[in-house]
Formats: sequence, C-alpha cells, structure tokens
Amino acid sequence: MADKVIKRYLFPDDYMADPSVHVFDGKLYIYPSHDWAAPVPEDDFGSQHDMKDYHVLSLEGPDPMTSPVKDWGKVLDLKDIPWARRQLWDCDVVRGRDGRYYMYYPAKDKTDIFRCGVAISDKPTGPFVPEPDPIRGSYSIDMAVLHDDADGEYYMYFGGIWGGQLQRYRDNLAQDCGTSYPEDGEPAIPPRVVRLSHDMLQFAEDSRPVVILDQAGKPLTVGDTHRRFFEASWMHKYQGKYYFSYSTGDTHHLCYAIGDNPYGPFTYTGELLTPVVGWTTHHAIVEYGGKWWLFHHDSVPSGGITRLRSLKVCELKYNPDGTIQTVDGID
Ligand code: FUB
Repeated sequence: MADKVIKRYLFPDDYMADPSVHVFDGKLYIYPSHDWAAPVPEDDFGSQHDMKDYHVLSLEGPDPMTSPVKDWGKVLDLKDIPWARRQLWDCDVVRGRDGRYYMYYPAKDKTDIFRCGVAISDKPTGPFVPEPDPIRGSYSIDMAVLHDDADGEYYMYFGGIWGGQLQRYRDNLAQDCGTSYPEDGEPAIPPRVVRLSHDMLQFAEDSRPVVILDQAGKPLTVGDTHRRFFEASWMHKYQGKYYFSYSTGDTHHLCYAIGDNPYGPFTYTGELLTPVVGWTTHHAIVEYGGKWWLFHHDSVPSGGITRLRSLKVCELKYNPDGTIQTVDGID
C-alpha cells in the first residue's frame, strides 16, 4: 500500500533530473542531470536525453520542504571533456581523502560507448575540472558512490540496461555480438560495484556483480520485470545495513534490496516509490536534519514530456523492522 506524502518541486526554474544528494559540512547539495528540449528523436536507447552540462544546487536552509534552493550555475560542460561526445547522464559527487570533491559521470565517447569520467573541484559547488581520459575499464551509466564509514573505502555502483549498454558486457568484457539479453528465466543482468583506487581516479579492482535475491535466496530473473534491476543505482546505510535502491525502468518502479556489506548480495525488500508521470524514475535517499528524504523526479510540470523532468523531494519513513514505507508517485 503506497502512502500519499506531501512533496515539493525543488527547482521550478529549470528542468533537472536524476538527483544525487549529499550533505557536506552540514549543508545539502544536489547534483542533477540538466534536461533540455534537445531536438533528437525519441528512441529506446534514450537518445532524446542529450544533456550537455551539469549544474549544482544547494539547499539554503534546514528544511528540504521549504528552504530556498540556490543554483550555482554550470559546473561542467561537455565541450570541455576531451574524450566525450554526448549524453551527460546521472552523475554523483563525493568528498575524497584529500578533501577535494570528485564527480563521477557517464558520457558516450567518440565511438558512442558509455564510459565513466572523473572531474575534480576544491569545492562542493564546483566548477569541476575533467580528467583527460575516462576511468580505465569503465562502462555503462548511472554512477553512485558510497563512502563507507565501516572501512573508509569508496564503492561505486553503476549500470543500466537498454540505452545504458550494460547488456553488452559479461564479466566486464564487451561481447562481440554487441547486445544480448539472457532468457526470461535466467538471472537478471546485475548492476556492478567496484572499490575505487586510493587516489579516487581509477578502479582498484575488477567490478563485481550486484546480486539481488528474492526472499527465497534465488537471484531475480530477467522476466521479473517489476522487481529486477534496470538503472539508477543508489546506496545508503541505515542502522548498519546496506540499502541498494534502483529503478526497474520499463515497469517504472523504484525498489530497494538490503545487504550486510557493500558488495552484497542484497535481498529484494520492497518498492520505494510507485510509478511517476514520465518514463524514467530516479532518486537519491539522504538523512538530513534528523529525517530521511527521498529526492526524485517526474515529468508533471512539462506535461509528461520524458526529456523534460523536474526535481522533487518528500520525507521517507522507515518501519520499526527497517523496511521503508512506499511513497505514492502520483499525487
Ligand atoms: O537522465 C538520463 C537517464 O534517464 C538516466 O541515466 C537514467 O537513470 C534515467 O533517469
């Protein structure tokens, strides 16, 4: 049963989506994708999401439901990234060991393959200076990074099927046939997790599959489209447990699965947010001011146009057993 929860459109001045949200030194920062009315025909690869830059937003007060939101302007531009050709999709930003801020972002390279870039700033508000090359061995989309307080390491979660190109890879190797999906009864294509190198600029190891199990301990299958992973990874910790959350893409649910360590496996636990208006759904979960918040997007303000999405926020509540109360995406 989904709860009707009061929500706020965070930034009516512009179309933004895919929020990643962090609190640095007590202040809340939002790192969204920057939507625009790109004149690109819509397709199943998401070509219509032809974003060209990133902005940073910050919350100028204690309450996400009412405090002003400040736009710090353009902090990274596609034209300044030597290796990238198009489509700056969902990014994330963390504070590194050296106190600088590291942005991880997907973009298609000159051969139209998604890679992960890194850009660095002295401040959480940018501007971010891009590294000249993408991370070696990186692929697919939707990077989200956990700085784990248990061991001090940084773990990146990534991947997305269909337009996100994750189906091209098996065990980190691109397949000759390009695109292939397992049969409906086989285990679903998993997102990936990888520990970052000490200098934050490369992978410290080969990425591993993020396995999502059902309550009986079996991996979710390809045909289980209302629960299996599609895109939009996010990781947060609650009472020592690791909550991996994601979108089911073509069935439009935001779901979560719980594990005991950053690598998983994770057990499917439930739905965070029922489908919103617009094809994509995407989110971040963060604790701020003693409460938990769900940041996400929908396409209501644009009248349902998929490539023009708007940021929203609402409170997220846990039950005493650690499960999350489902939020109604339509209100
Ligand atoms: O914004 C482009 C893509 O749409 C993101 O990478 C996906 O997660 C979906 O929200």
